[in-house]
Amino acid sequence: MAQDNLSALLVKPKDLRLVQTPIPEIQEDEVLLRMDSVGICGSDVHYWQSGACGHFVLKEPMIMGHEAAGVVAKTGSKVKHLKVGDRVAIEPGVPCRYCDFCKTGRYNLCPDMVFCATPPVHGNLCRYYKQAGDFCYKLPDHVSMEEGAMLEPLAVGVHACRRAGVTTGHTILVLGAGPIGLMTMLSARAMGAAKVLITDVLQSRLDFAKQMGADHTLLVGKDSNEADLVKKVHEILGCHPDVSFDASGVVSTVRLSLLATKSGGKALMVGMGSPEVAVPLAGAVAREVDILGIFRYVNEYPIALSMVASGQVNIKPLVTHHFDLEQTLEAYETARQGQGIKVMIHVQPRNTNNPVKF
Ligand code: 572
Ligand code: ZN
Repeated sequence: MAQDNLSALLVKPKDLRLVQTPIPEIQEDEVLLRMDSVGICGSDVHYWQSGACGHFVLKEPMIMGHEAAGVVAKTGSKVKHLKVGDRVAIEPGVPCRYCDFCKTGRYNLCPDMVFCATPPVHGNLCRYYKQAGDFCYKLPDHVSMEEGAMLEPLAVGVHACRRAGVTTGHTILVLGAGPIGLMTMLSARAMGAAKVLITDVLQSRLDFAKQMGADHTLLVGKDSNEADLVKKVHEILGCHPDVSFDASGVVSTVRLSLLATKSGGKALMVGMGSPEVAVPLAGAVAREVDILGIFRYVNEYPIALSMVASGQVNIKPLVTHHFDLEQTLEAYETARQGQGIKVMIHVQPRNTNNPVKF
Protein backbone atom coordinates (compact mmCIF):
# COMPACT_ATOMS: atom_id res chain seq x y z
CA MET A 1 0.00 0.00 0.00
CA ALA A 2 1.34 3.44 -0.89
CA GLN A 3 2.36 5.52 2.11
CA ASP A 4 0.68 8.63 0.74
CA ASN A 5 -1.91 10.02 3.13
CA LEU A 6 -2.31 13.55 1.84
CA SER A 7 -4.82 15.26 4.18
CA ALA A 8 -6.58 18.64 4.22
CA LEU A 9 -5.55 20.03 7.60
CA LEU A 10 -7.08 23.18 9.09
CA VAL A 11 -4.14 24.49 11.13
CA LYS A 12 -5.92 27.63 12.35
CA PRO A 13 -8.71 29.85 10.94
CA LYS A 14 -8.06 30.73 7.29
CA ASP A 15 -5.03 28.41 7.24
CA LEU A 16 -6.01 25.21 5.41
CA ARG A 17 -3.10 23.12 4.14
CA LEU A 18 -2.47 19.82 2.39
CA VAL A 19 -0.07 17.82 4.52
CA GLN A 20 0.98 14.20 4.94
CA THR A 21 -0.42 12.42 8.02
CA PRO A 22 0.14 8.80 9.17
CA ILE A 23 -2.08 6.09 7.68
CA PRO A 24 -4.24 4.94 10.64
CA GLU A 25 -3.95 1.48 12.21
CA ILE A 26 -7.33 -0.25 12.55
CA GLN A 27 -8.89 -2.04 15.51
CA GLU A 28 -10.73 -5.38 15.12
CA ASP A 29 -14.15 -3.67 14.72
CA GLU A 30 -12.91 -1.07 12.20
CA VAL A 31 -12.17 -0.80 8.51
CA LEU A 32 -9.48 1.16 6.71
CA LEU A 33 -10.98 3.16 3.87
CA ARG A 34 -9.37 4.52 0.76
CA MET A 35 -11.29 7.79 0.51
CA ASP A 36 -13.03 8.62 -2.77
CA SER A 37 -15.46 11.56 -2.55
CA VAL A 38 -15.86 14.22 0.15
CA GLY A 39 -18.42 17.05 -0.04
CA ILE A 40 -17.96 20.46 1.59
CA CYS A 41 -20.55 21.32 4.26
CA GLY A 42 -21.40 24.84 5.46
CA SER A 43 -19.82 23.96 8.81
CA ASP A 44 -16.49 23.17 7.10
CA VAL A 45 -16.48 26.67 5.64
CA HIS A 46 -17.34 28.13 9.09
CA TYR A 47 -14.44 26.32 10.74
CA TRP A 48 -12.12 27.42 7.95
CA GLN A 49 -13.18 31.06 8.11
CA SER A 50 -13.71 31.56 11.86
CA GLY A 51 -12.48 28.43 13.68
CA ALA A 52 -15.94 27.77 15.14
CA CYS A 53 -19.39 26.39 14.35
CA GLY A 54 -22.04 26.70 17.06
CA HIS A 55 -20.42 25.77 20.36
CA PHE A 56 -17.65 23.74 18.70
CA VAL A 57 -14.35 25.62 18.59
CA LEU A 58 -11.10 24.70 16.82
CA LYS A 59 -8.27 24.50 19.38
CA GLU A 60 -5.84 22.15 17.62
CA PRO A 61 -5.20 21.51 13.92
CA MET A 62 -7.99 19.35 12.47
CA ILE A 63 -8.44 17.36 9.24
CA MET A 64 -11.59 18.55 7.46
CA GLY A 65 -14.46 16.60 5.86
CA HIS A 66 -17.48 14.59 6.97
CA GLU A 67 -19.70 14.07 3.88
CA ALA A 68 -17.86 11.12 2.48
CA ALA A 69 -17.62 7.80 0.69
CA GLY A 70 -14.67 5.46 0.26
CA VAL A 71 -13.53 1.97 -0.65
CA VAL A 72 -12.66 -0.68 1.94
CA ALA A 73 -8.88 -1.28 1.94
CA LYS A 74 -8.59 -3.46 5.06
CA THR A 75 -11.06 -5.03 7.49
CA GLY A 76 -10.72 -5.76 11.21
CA SER A 77 -11.26 -9.38 12.27
CA LYS A 78 -14.70 -8.68 13.75
CA VAL A 79 -16.08 -6.92 10.65
CA LYS A 80 -18.10 -9.55 8.82
CA HIS A 81 -20.45 -7.54 6.59
CA LEU A 82 -17.77 -5.82 4.49
CA LYS A 83 -14.84 -6.99 2.38
CA VAL A 84 -11.86 -5.34 0.71
CA GLY A 85 -13.04 -3.47 -2.41
CA ASP A 86 -16.54 -2.71 -1.12
CA ARG A 87 -17.70 0.83 -1.91
CA VAL A 88 -19.23 2.42 1.17
CA ALA A 89 -20.95 5.57 2.41
CA ILE A 90 -19.45 6.67 5.74
CA GLU A 91 -21.72 7.80 8.56
CA PRO A 92 -19.37 10.34 10.15
CA GLY A 93 -20.40 10.13 13.80
CA VAL A 94 -19.74 7.15 16.08
CA PRO A 95 -21.52 7.29 19.46
CA CYS A 96 -20.40 5.71 22.75
CA ARG A 97 -23.04 2.91 22.47
CA TYR A 98 -23.38 2.77 26.30
CA CYS A 99 -25.24 5.91 27.43
CA ASP A 100 -29.02 6.18 27.82
CA PHE A 101 -29.34 8.01 24.49
CA CYS A 102 -27.44 5.28 22.64
CA LYS A 103 -29.35 2.52 24.40
CA THR A 104 -32.75 4.11 23.73
CA GLY A 105 -32.07 4.59 20.03
CA ARG A 106 -31.28 8.30 19.97
CA TYR A 107 -27.53 8.01 19.48
CA ASN A 108 -27.35 11.39 17.72
CA LEU A 109 -27.76 12.94 21.20
CA CYS A 110 -24.88 10.93 22.73
CA PRO A 111 -22.67 13.39 24.65
CA ASP A 112 -19.58 11.36 23.77
CA MET A 113 -20.22 11.20 20.04
CA VAL A 114 -17.02 11.16 17.98
CA PHE A 115 -17.98 13.12 14.87
CA CYS A 116 -15.68 13.78 11.91
CA ALA A 117 -14.33 17.30 11.49
CA THR A 118 -15.91 18.52 14.71
CA PRO A 119 -13.14 19.74 17.02
CA PRO A 120 -11.13 17.95 18.34
CA VAL A 121 -12.00 15.01 16.03
CA HIS A 122 -10.30 14.72 12.64
CA GLY A 123 -12.41 14.38 9.50
CA ASN A 124 -11.96 12.28 6.39
CA LEU A 125 -10.72 14.65 3.69
CA CYS A 126 -7.59 12.54 3.31
CA ARG A 127 -6.47 9.49 1.33
CA TYR A 128 -6.88 6.93 4.15
CA TYR A 129 -9.35 7.01 7.01
CA LYS A 130 -10.43 4.43 9.56
CA GLN A 131 -14.03 4.03 10.67
CA ALA A 132 -16.14 1.67 12.82
CA GLY A 133 -17.28 -1.06 10.43
CA ASP A 134 -20.95 -0.75 11.40
CA PHE A 135 -21.01 2.95 10.43
CA CYS A 136 -20.10 2.09 6.83
CA TYR A 137 -22.90 1.25 4.38
CA LYS A 138 -22.17 -0.77 1.25
CA LEU A 139 -23.30 0.99 -1.91
CA PRO A 140 -24.94 -0.94 -4.75
CA ASP A 141 -23.05 -0.69 -8.06
CA HIS A 142 -25.53 1.76 -9.55
CA VAL A 143 -25.12 4.28 -6.70
CA SER A 144 -22.12 6.53 -7.34
CA MET A 145 -19.46 7.44 -4.78
CA GLU A 146 -20.63 11.08 -4.97
CA GLU A 147 -24.17 9.97 -4.09
CA GLY A 148 -22.65 7.97 -1.23
CA ALA A 149 -21.05 11.17 0.09
CA MET A 150 -24.32 13.05 -0.42
CA LEU A 151 -26.19 10.60 1.83
CA GLU A 152 -24.88 12.72 4.72
CA PRO A 153 -26.83 15.93 3.95
CA LEU A 154 -29.73 13.79 2.68
CA ALA A 155 -29.86 12.06 6.08
CA VAL A 156 -30.29 15.51 7.68
CA GLY A 157 -33.33 16.15 5.44
CA VAL A 158 -34.74 12.69 6.15
CA HIS A 159 -34.32 13.21 9.89
CA ALA A 160 -36.04 16.60 9.73
CA CYS A 161 -39.01 15.11 7.85
CA ARG A 162 -39.26 12.13 10.21
CA ARG A 163 -39.19 14.41 13.26
CA ALA A 164 -41.96 16.46 11.64
CA GLY A 165 -44.01 13.39 10.75
CA VAL A 166 -44.26 14.43 7.10
CA THR A 167 -46.75 12.17 5.36
CA THR A 168 -48.97 11.77 2.30
CA GLY A 169 -50.88 14.89 1.36
CA HIS A 170 -48.95 17.31 3.55
CA THR A 171 -48.39 20.90 2.48
CA ILE A 172 -44.83 21.98 3.20
CA LEU A 173 -42.96 25.28 3.48
CA VAL A 174 -39.15 25.18 3.22
CA LEU A 175 -37.27 28.39 4.05
CA GLY A 176 -33.88 28.33 2.34
CA ALA A 177 -32.92 26.59 -0.91
CA GLY A 178 -29.34 25.65 -0.04
CA PRO A 179 -28.22 22.00 0.15
CA ILE A 180 -30.10 21.27 3.40
CA GLY A 181 -33.30 23.03 2.25
CA LEU A 182 -33.19 21.06 -1.02
CA MET A 183 -32.52 17.76 0.75
CA THR A 184 -35.45 18.47 3.08
CA MET A 185 -37.67 19.27 0.10
CA LEU A 186 -36.67 16.04 -1.71
CA SER A 187 -37.21 13.98 1.45
CA ALA A 188 -40.63 15.54 2.05
CA ARG A 189 -41.61 14.75 -1.54
CA ALA A 190 -40.44 11.16 -1.19
CA MET A 191 -42.52 10.83 1.98
CA GLY A 192 -45.65 11.91 0.16
CA ALA A 193 -45.87 15.68 0.53
CA ALA A 194 -48.47 16.98 -1.88
CA LYS A 195 -47.29 20.55 -2.24
CA VAL A 196 -43.98 22.25 -1.48
CA LEU A 197 -43.20 25.97 -1.45
CA ILE A 198 -39.54 26.91 -1.09
CA THR A 199 -38.15 30.39 -0.44
CA ASP A 200 -34.72 31.96 -0.81
CA VAL A 201 -32.99 35.31 -1.27
CA LEU A 202 -31.41 34.17 -4.57
CA GLN A 203 -33.48 33.64 -7.72
CA SER A 204 -30.82 31.23 -9.08
CA ARG A 205 -31.37 28.90 -6.10
CA LEU A 206 -35.15 29.07 -6.59
CA ASP A 207 -34.78 28.21 -10.29
CA PHE A 208 -32.72 25.19 -9.28
CA ALA A 209 -35.27 24.19 -6.61
CA LYS A 210 -38.03 24.35 -9.24
CA GLN A 211 -36.02 22.00 -11.50
CA MET A 212 -35.65 19.68 -8.52
CA GLY A 213 -39.40 19.47 -8.00
CA ALA A 214 -40.59 22.45 -5.93
CA ASP A 215 -44.20 23.28 -6.83
CA HIS A 216 -43.81 26.92 -5.89
CA THR A 217 -40.97 29.32 -5.16
CA LEU A 218 -40.92 32.68 -3.43
CA LEU A 219 -38.10 35.21 -3.67
CA VAL A 220 -37.63 36.92 -0.33
CA GLY A 221 -35.92 40.32 -0.21
CA LYS A 222 -33.95 41.63 2.76
CA ASP A 223 -36.56 44.40 3.16
CA SER A 224 -39.65 42.21 2.59
CA ASN A 225 -42.51 42.98 4.96
CA GLU A 226 -43.08 40.04 7.32
CA ALA A 227 -46.89 40.19 7.41
CA ASP A 228 -46.99 40.44 3.60
CA LEU A 229 -44.73 37.39 3.30
CA VAL A 230 -46.94 35.31 5.60
CA LYS A 231 -49.96 36.32 3.51
CA LYS A 232 -48.12 35.47 0.27
CA VAL A 233 -47.13 32.03 1.57
CA HIS A 234 -50.76 31.26 2.41
CA GLU A 235 -51.99 32.60 -0.93
CA ILE A 236 -49.45 30.63 -2.97
CA LEU A 237 -50.15 27.38 -1.13
CA GLY A 238 -53.90 27.96 -0.97
CA CYS A 239 -53.72 26.93 2.70
CA HIS A 240 -51.48 27.19 5.75
CA PRO A 241 -48.57 24.70 5.67
CA ASP A 242 -48.82 21.61 7.88
CA VAL A 243 -45.07 21.75 8.37
CA SER A 244 -42.52 24.57 7.97
CA PHE A 245 -38.79 23.93 7.87
CA ASP A 246 -36.36 26.72 8.56
CA ALA A 247 -33.25 25.71 6.62
CA SER A 248 -31.55 29.12 6.84
CA GLY A 249 -31.11 29.84 10.53
CA VAL A 250 -31.54 33.59 10.11
CA VAL A 251 -33.95 35.44 12.36
CA SER A 252 -36.33 36.45 9.55
CA THR A 253 -36.89 32.85 8.36
CA VAL A 254 -37.14 31.41 11.87
CA ARG A 255 -39.87 34.00 12.56
CA LEU A 256 -41.61 33.25 9.25
CA SER A 257 -41.66 29.52 10.01
CA LEU A 258 -43.54 30.18 13.27
CA LEU A 259 -45.93 32.73 11.78
CA ALA A 260 -46.83 30.82 8.62
CA THR A 261 -47.38 27.32 10.04
CA LYS A 262 -50.95 26.09 10.36
CA SER A 263 -52.39 26.03 13.90
CA GLY A 264 -51.58 22.62 15.35
CA GLY A 265 -48.80 22.15 12.76
CA LYS A 266 -45.05 21.77 13.19
CA ALA A 267 -42.16 24.19 12.75
CA LEU A 268 -38.76 22.51 12.37
CA MET A 269 -35.50 24.33 12.97
CA VAL A 270 -33.00 22.75 10.59
CA GLY A 271 -30.70 25.69 9.82
CA MET A 272 -27.61 26.61 11.76
CA GLY A 273 -27.95 30.21 12.76
CA SER A 274 -27.17 32.51 15.65
CA PRO A 275 -27.56 30.92 19.10
CA GLU A 276 -30.20 33.42 20.22
CA VAL A 277 -33.03 34.84 18.11
CA ALA A 278 -36.08 36.96 18.98
CA VAL A 279 -39.21 35.11 17.83
CA PRO A 280 -42.99 35.65 18.14
CA LEU A 281 -43.28 32.74 20.56
CA ALA A 282 -46.57 33.50 22.33
CA GLY A 283 -48.61 33.47 19.12
CA ALA A 284 -47.09 30.18 17.97
CA VAL A 285 -47.58 28.58 21.38
CA ALA A 286 -51.20 29.75 21.59
CA ARG A 287 -51.85 28.19 18.18
CA GLU A 288 -50.28 24.92 19.35
CA VAL A 289 -47.53 25.04 16.75
CA ASP A 290 -44.99 22.40 17.80
CA ILE A 291 -41.49 23.89 17.60
CA LEU A 292 -38.91 21.17 17.01
CA GLY A 293 -35.16 21.06 16.61
CA ILE A 294 -32.93 18.49 15.00
CA PHE A 295 -29.37 17.40 15.64
CA ARG A 296 -27.85 15.69 12.61
CA TYR A 297 -29.61 12.29 12.11
CA VAL A 298 -30.16 8.94 13.75
CA ASN A 299 -30.64 5.58 12.03
CA GLU A 300 -31.29 7.48 8.80
CA TYR A 301 -28.31 6.44 6.65
CA PRO A 302 -29.99 3.14 5.57
CA ILE A 303 -33.20 5.05 4.77
CA ALA A 304 -31.33 7.70 2.77
CA LEU A 305 -29.46 4.98 0.88
CA SER A 306 -32.61 3.05 -0.02
CA MET A 307 -34.30 6.27 -1.18
CA VAL A 308 -31.39 6.91 -3.58
CA ALA A 309 -30.91 3.29 -4.66
CA SER A 310 -34.62 2.88 -5.45
CA GLY A 311 -34.75 6.10 -7.46
CA GLN A 312 -37.23 7.76 -5.07
CA VAL A 313 -34.90 10.75 -4.86
CA ASN A 314 -32.37 12.05 -7.35
CA ILE A 315 -29.60 13.91 -5.54
CA LYS A 316 -27.03 13.80 -8.35
CA PRO A 317 -27.83 17.27 -9.76
CA LEU A 318 -27.01 18.88 -6.41
CA VAL A 319 -23.31 18.27 -7.03
CA THR A 320 -22.49 21.33 -9.09
CA HIS A 321 -18.70 21.62 -8.66
CA HIS A 322 -15.92 19.04 -8.79
CA PHE A 323 -12.30 19.35 -7.60
CA ASP A 324 -9.36 17.01 -6.96
CA LEU A 325 -7.88 16.69 -3.45
CA GLU A 326 -4.87 18.74 -4.63
CA GLN A 327 -7.31 21.58 -5.47
CA THR A 328 -8.85 21.66 -1.97
CA LEU A 329 -8.18 25.37 -1.38
CA GLU A 330 -9.87 26.28 -4.67
CA ALA A 331 -12.78 24.01 -3.74
CA TYR A 332 -13.18 25.70 -0.34
CA GLU A 333 -13.01 29.14 -1.95
CA THR A 334 -15.78 28.09 -4.38
CA ALA A 335 -17.92 26.87 -1.46
CA ARG A 336 -17.24 30.07 0.51
CA GLN A 337 -18.45 32.19 -2.39
CA GLY A 338 -21.71 30.23 -2.36
CA GLN A 339 -21.42 29.31 -6.03
CA GLY A 340 -23.63 26.39 -7.07
CA ILE A 341 -25.04 23.96 -4.53
CA LYS A 342 -22.57 21.26 -3.48
CA VAL A 343 -18.83 21.31 -4.00
CA MET A 344 -17.39 17.79 -4.18
CA ILE A 345 -13.74 16.88 -3.70
CA HIS A 346 -12.50 13.77 -5.52
CA VAL A 347 -9.72 12.16 -3.51
CA GLN A 348 -9.29 9.65 -6.35
CA PRO A 349 -9.85 10.62 -9.99
CA ARG A 350 -13.58 11.02 -10.67
CA ASN A 351 -15.35 7.75 -11.62
CA THR A 352 -12.42 5.51 -10.58
CA ASN A 353 -14.76 3.60 -8.28
CA ASN A 354 -18.06 4.02 -10.13
CA PRO A 355 -18.83 0.74 -11.98
CA VAL A 356 -21.63 2.61 -13.74
CA LYS A 357 -20.03 5.76 -15.22
CA PHE A 358 -21.80 9.08 -14.68
O1 572 B 1 -24.01 17.59 8.29
C1 572 B 1 -24.59 17.81 9.49
C2 572 B 1 -23.81 18.77 10.26
N1 572 B 1 -24.15 19.07 11.48
C3 572 B 1 -23.38 19.89 12.18
C4 572 B 1 -22.24 20.44 11.62
C5 572 B 1 -21.97 20.09 10.34
N2 572 B 1 -22.75 19.26 9.66
N3 572 B 1 -23.72 20.22 13.45
C6 572 B 1 -22.75 20.83 14.34
C7 572 B 1 -23.25 22.09 14.86
N4 572 B 1 -24.53 21.87 15.47
S1 572 B 1 -25.02 22.97 16.55
O2 572 B 1 -23.92 23.36 17.34
N5 572 B 1 -25.58 24.24 15.72
C8 572 B 1 -26.95 24.37 15.49
C9 572 B 1 -24.69 25.18 15.18
O3 572 B 1 -26.10 22.38 17.26
C10 572 B 1 -25.52 21.23 14.64
C11 572 B 1 -25.00 19.99 14.02
ZN1 ZN C 1 -22.40 18.80 7.61
